[in-house]
Amino acid sequence: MTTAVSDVVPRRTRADAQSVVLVGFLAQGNLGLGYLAATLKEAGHSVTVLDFESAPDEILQTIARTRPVLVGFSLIFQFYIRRFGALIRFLRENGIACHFTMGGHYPSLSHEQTLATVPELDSVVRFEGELTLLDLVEALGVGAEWRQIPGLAHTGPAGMVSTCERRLIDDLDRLPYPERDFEPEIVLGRKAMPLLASRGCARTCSFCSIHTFYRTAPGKVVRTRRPAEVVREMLWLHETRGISIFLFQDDDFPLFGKVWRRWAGQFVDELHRSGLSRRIIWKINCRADAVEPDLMARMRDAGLYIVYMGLESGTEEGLRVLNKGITVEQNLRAVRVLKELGIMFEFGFMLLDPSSTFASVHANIDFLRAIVGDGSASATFCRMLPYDGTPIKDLLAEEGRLKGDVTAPDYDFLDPRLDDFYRELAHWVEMTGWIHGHEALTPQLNWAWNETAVLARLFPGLPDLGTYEARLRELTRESNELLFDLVEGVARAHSGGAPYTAEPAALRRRCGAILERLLRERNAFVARHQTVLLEALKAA
Ligand code: B12
Ligand code: SF4
Repeated sequence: MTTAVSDVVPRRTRADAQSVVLVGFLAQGNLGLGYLAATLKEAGHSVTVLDFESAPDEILQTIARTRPVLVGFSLIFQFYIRRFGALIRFLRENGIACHFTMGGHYPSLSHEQTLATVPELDSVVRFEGELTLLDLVEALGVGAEWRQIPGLAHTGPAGMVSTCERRLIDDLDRLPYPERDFEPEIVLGRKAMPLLASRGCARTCSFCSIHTFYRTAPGKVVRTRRPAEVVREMLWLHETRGISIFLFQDDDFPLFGKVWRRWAGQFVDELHRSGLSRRIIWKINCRADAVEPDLMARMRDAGLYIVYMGLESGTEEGLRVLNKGITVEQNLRAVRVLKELGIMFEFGFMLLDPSSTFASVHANIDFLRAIVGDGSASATFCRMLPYDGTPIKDLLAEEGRLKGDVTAPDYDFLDPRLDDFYRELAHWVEMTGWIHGHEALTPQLNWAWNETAVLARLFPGLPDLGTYEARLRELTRESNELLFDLVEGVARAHSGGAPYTAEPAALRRRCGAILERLLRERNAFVARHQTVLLEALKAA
């Protein structure tokens, strides 16, 4: 393990070691809290990480028992702020008097609103929190003055105070590995864990708070770790926790331009050198314009199995308004390249954005048909939401189109009929169980596709995998086509065409039937190969 903070901060003796509680959304593993906990622990403090979704009483009991000097709340989804506020009030009402702080994108970028919405907070930690939190805990532990610590906001007698901003961490490899005190997600017995190779993003998409988060704080916006250090962490996770599926959560995996392409090449070389490339698979998030065939082929041969891209729009105007700095053709090309290389892909897509018209909705469906009409991945979409700290939110406010609030940010479309269209569409999609929730058809199809990648790479040689994949492709194609028909039908009806006459029960039945066939095919495949699967797992 790398040592970092210990270079700067001496290890505590038992006498000055502090107890700290961190509360956050833990589903699928929270790396932010993991880094904070590891940093505090490395400096000798004891840390308890609690799931925000636990019963408030349980959280209260743990805090009362561990008597922390500070409770830190991690707000990574801004629409949870009132729920966090309710928990915090509950804790105060039940006698918890220690320092309460909060961190994450929204509190960092909208610290005044955060302190106003949750006045029970003593402070907000802005931007990357590791060193600020450590300073805060140590100051509180000895009863020292904490209000001038860089990277904080708090409410003083004369109003809100924001101390000088803390620099982003220059060398990410000086941080300890994040604490991962949670059970890994398991796919066919293979364990998955999130990790980071870099922080920050050099782009400036108008709907995204990531670049404003990393640009508002001083320091280098994008920091990459050393390839050898990333591989060392992977090897350590593989050997100590049996992890063989690695999910990179980087905002934009380093691939774009000469320097990062070299970085990715070195990373691939390190994976081969470590012997990991044959034993693991990994997933990245990147932009479509970074999908370059030669590099992707090398990455595939080192275990890359799936690429998530924020494609976001199938129209030039949509891409312009979202400031993607990408063309529709670049999006299409990226998908083509990945298909040719046999690398699976998933994507983010905004069917509606502030520039939308009914024509753009139809063009977006044409685009989705072009990329996944063949069933190569399941279709998904959402509507762009104007999060705090994003340029598009400011623009919509200037134009007088911004609506809603922090928990439900919203805007007026240029064509008001689109509001009704989206409301009805969301209702149909929700009702038929397509996109939202773990049991919905799209996530189930995605899960099945993920399983096939695990089967292909980590259980090589299963004889009829190709046939199973062909069935899966057919089911995905059917589901996608049904969804496209629905969107087009509802759009036509709302733009003055023929009414949409599909029967809810009939559509639900068709969705249900696809899901049922999917489960039948999948379970039959696994049952046919259970001996091989179990043997492979025993040998792993
Ligand atoms: C992984 C991830 C997820 C995981 C969550 C896993 C988890 N338990 O953490 C999953 C897949 C579940 C997920 C889902 C969603 N996500 Co998401 N997700 C991310 C992602 C890509 C990475 C988070 C991460 O690990 N970052 C790395 C760590 C090191 O950074 P960090 O979390 O920012 O933490 C640092 C600081 O913020 C600070 N800090 C954070 N908390 C605290 C607390 C304290 C006390 C202190 C002192 C400091 C501090 O210090 C940390 C260390 O430096 C982020 C993008 C991003 N870059 O953050 C989006 C992001 C958080 N997701 C987002 C969204 C919108 C969603 C979804 C709504 C997407 C969707 N349409 O379904 C859902 C919501 C799920 C829900 N429950 O409602 C948005 C949130 C926007 C907003 N302003 O609210 C983000 C910012 C992406 C974006 N481009 O807009 N997501
Ligand atoms: S959407 Fe992705 S590429 Fe665009 S600024 Fe955000 S992280 Fe970067």
